[in-house]
Amino acid sequence: MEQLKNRLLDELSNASTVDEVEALRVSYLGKKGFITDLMKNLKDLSGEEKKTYGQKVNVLKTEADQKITQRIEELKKLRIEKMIEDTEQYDVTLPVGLDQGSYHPITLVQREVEEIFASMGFTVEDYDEVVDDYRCFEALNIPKHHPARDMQDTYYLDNGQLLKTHTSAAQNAIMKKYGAPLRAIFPGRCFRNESTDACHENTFFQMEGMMIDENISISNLIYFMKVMLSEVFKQDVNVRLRPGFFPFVEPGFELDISCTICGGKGCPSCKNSGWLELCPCGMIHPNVLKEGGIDTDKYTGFAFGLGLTRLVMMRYGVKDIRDLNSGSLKALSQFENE
Ligand code: FA5
Repeated sequence: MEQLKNRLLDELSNASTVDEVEALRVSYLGKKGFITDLMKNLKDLSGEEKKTYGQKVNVLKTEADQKITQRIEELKKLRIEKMIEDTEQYDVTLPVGLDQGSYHPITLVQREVEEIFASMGFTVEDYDEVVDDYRCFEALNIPKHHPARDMQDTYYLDNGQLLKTHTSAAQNAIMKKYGAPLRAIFPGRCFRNESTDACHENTFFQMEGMMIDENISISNLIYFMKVMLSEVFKQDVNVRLRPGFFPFVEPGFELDISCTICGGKGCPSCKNSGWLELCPCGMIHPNVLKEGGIDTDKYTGFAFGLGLTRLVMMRYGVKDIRDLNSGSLKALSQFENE
């Protein structure tokens, strides 16, 4: 028994992990362990010898168990000390390095536009990126098989839902949530399965706006668009309004901005036209208002779908829209102090 005890103590001091010690527990105290095996000798002993022998084995068992537990505690403590030692290599009191992150230019412009509209009484709403066909099309007066659906190449999901192709997909839900009168903007990421070029991305941001009240007319729409653009650019920019067709507005307009990259002369960023489609808009179609639960005898409203990513291009002179999705920290870090 003495030999067995010394061997165990020896092996315990050599064990360097908790797992190794647990393995020793099994080999000494387990069902077929060395110490457990000692009990088998009892049957060969006489009455008094049996008693003394049994007591000694029990003492050995208890002692072995204590030594094993003690060694486990020791090893756990050592492990924690090692962890503390390792973490102490980092001096948390040192000033933060120069590699600080910065906001994406889209976030910067989005926040600016949000502030402009918030100051005019608009609430800022958040909306899902995955929506259903009803929200994206049907509720917007674009029934199934309507040719207007060809305007947007849609990413459909296996479950029948889709990635929203425009922020207009939130119009119905916002009308149902607030009723009239209503002033809301809702920025969001949109997805279209289209080939990309200097002014087209398959993932881009829009910011939708809606104003519904009594006596809302096109002049209200033009006023809000003018204020927004002059606040964002802090200088006069050339814009033009021309008729545009969207089934969810009547009348509908295209609001184009003179390309700030080429000064209107024509370049790849504006497809050589000198103008960039920026913010289609119009008076909300009565069918859309009705579908949103709005009383069309009392209320009218306007809506716009600002191309936020394109606005960022024009604002900062980014020649290729794809640079904004590139994830290049070098390119994006130029905007951090704006
Ligand atoms: C729409 O998405 C309408 N829902 C806008 C609208 C809202 C009209 C409310 C009337 C009332 P359109 O597909 O033209 O319309 O997109 C709106 C703007 O998003 C465009 O003028 C453009 O600035 C931007 N945009 C559209 N497609 C892309 C693209 N692939 N990459 C970058 N920007 C885009």
